[in-house]
Amino acid sequence: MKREALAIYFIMGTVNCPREPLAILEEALQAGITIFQLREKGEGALTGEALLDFAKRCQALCRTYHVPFIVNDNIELALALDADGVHVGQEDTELAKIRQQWTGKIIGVSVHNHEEMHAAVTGGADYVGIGPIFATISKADANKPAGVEFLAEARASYPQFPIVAIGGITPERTEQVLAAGADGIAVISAICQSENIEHTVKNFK
Ligand code: 3NM
Repeated sequence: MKREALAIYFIMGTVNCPREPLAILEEALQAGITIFQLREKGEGALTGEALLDFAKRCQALCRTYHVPFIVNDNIELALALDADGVHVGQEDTELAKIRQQWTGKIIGVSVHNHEEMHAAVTGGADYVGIGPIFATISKADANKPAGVEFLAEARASYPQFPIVAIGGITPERTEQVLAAGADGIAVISAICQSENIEHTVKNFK
């Protein structure tokens, strides 16, 4: 994948949204996010038919704006929708298995250290997510904030590999994250909770 595609990576699930999720997504798309991930997790998250229906609506919006639509963790849902890709953590389905199942799609993997990074790169991931850089309110089981140290090391080890940084990122903190080597920033709350998404996304840009 092109590294530029990771520039402004918006992640959202209905539980992250203080107002109509599809309105938030459309405003973010209009404002210029470059990739979107549906991450429907946590208490009150949609399941079954409701999830499928919501996911289809998100996908349709992303198509309208020509923005890749990625599904978090749920490979069955990603396959059923013929999504543009899937993002998996270390606990999720094995990378090699997904890679075999799914050619020509984007596969992202969350990594936290050199071993995980090496396994992702050699196992066929298209990009990695590194975080949490800062403290996050959006992931209950997030690790401790790691700062940019590992991000900088990962970039030094893999000068060309697509890397996105995640966790507590705001427009004000973006410069330091990009300076450490990230191709882009992945955010939930900075956009979901923004009172002016257009303005927030412009600030990220
Ligand atoms: N993954 P916010 S942190 C989904 O560290 C997710 O892998 C993380 O949300 C990781 O932008 C995180 O609101 C939450 O901090 C990001």
